[in-house]
Amino acid sequence: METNTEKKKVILCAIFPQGGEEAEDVSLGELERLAETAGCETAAIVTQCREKPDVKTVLGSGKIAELSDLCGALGADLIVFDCELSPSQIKSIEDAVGRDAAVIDRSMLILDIFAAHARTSEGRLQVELAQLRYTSPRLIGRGRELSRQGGASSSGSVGARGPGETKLEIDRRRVRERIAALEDELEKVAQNRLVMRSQRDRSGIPKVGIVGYTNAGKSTLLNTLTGANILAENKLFATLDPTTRQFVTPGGVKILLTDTVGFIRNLPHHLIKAFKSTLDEAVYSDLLLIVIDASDPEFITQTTVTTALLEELGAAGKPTLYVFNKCDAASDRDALIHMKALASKSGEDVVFVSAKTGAGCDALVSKIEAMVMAGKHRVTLLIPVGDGAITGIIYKEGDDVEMEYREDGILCRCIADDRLYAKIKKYIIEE
Ligand SMILES: Nc1nc2c(ncn2[C@@H]2O[C@H](COP(=O)(O)OP(=O)(O)OP(=O)(O)O)[C@@H](O)[C@H]2O)c(=O)[nH]1
Ligand SMILES: [Mg+2]
Repeated sequence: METNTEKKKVILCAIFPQGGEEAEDVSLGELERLAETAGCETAAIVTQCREKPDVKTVLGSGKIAELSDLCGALGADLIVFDCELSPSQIKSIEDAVGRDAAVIDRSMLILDIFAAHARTSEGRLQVELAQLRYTSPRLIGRGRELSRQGGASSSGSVGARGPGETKLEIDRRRVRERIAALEDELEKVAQNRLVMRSQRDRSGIPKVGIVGYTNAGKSTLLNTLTGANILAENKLFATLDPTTRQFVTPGGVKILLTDTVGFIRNLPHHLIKAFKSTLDEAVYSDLLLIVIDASDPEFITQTTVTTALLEELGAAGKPTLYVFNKCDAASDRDALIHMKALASKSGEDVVFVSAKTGAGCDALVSKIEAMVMAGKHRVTLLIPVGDGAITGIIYKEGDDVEMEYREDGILCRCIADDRLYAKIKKYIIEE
């Protein structure tokens, strides 16, 4: 999409209930950023205050006529609705507008962005599955649109792209078959991930998952901490595929840090399901870093969305550290001070950083270290030769175990939890 020389012109549409203007403004602002990320330029915004969407066309007939005129006058290529559209609504709106502009909804736009940003084969499979489940039913049977579909990885443009060119003439049965095949393939990938994860579990190195709203600065944080060279961009959903990097703290504690796909409000459910194994990479960790863009006026809502999604993914109740990022750019100092006060009152673990300048990152690392080492002891032991049997227990229960066989006994370094600690206490020479 980024390669398109000419940006697509898009008209954004939304309805909002009486008194809901402010929330709608925020939501439309986000939709505009999504459109921009997808390589489009917002030419106009059409909104209507109404309690319920029109069953057929969401907007009332007068507004639809206005939309049609605007579409003609501006030469718009695409119309994006903020709310979810049913297949028949899409058709009715296209018919009513009567222009050669594609009609899609926010979820389809997000799926288009995901399709363009997926780099690994797993990512592509996940996006294709989500598109088949969500987009296909909305396009199938509509000859005009189907003939416009390109392939997910082509440089085809937003709204004109379905799940892939092999699906141009497919009927529902073939879609079902493809979905089943994709599910099978993804199941295998998920199994693979499980194996890899259990290997990492056995390594005993604490795992820290970086999660948060899209564009909060998760990848930048991983880059700053570990020198990883991950793409960090001022775009929504720059990251789709998880990246794990090992990191050694100044205190010598090894940590595995994983950066993953970001969250957004009303994330299409099919997408969450399709990306479950990717999300699990970060969620199945010993500690979660919830990265928050403190410079975004919407950071409180964004945090609520993030925590709700984490709960849905089964990560509620995990040790969590809230990382307020972009403090260098946070203009709303009052809100930040307020958050700091709230945090210290509630006893939540909170740090304030700038991943960009590195400010606060040392404190963040110390905090991570303290949290992953809570209840654990890094010890050095000298085990007399005659007591060699204890090494079996240490290998089994300890983490990050190193043994050195010397004349005076076995010198062992390891991380022990309270249980193991009690068993090996008498051999400790350094702690
Ligand atoms: N001013 C400022 N900008 C930052 C900071 N951290 C990240 N950014 C910028 O925020 C944008 C998004 O950063 P990313 O690291 O890509 O964010 P992300 O959370 O990985 O985003 P997705 O992968 O899209 O979900 C980039 O333009 C970064 O340069 C910071 O501490 N201060
Ligand atoms: Mg990222």
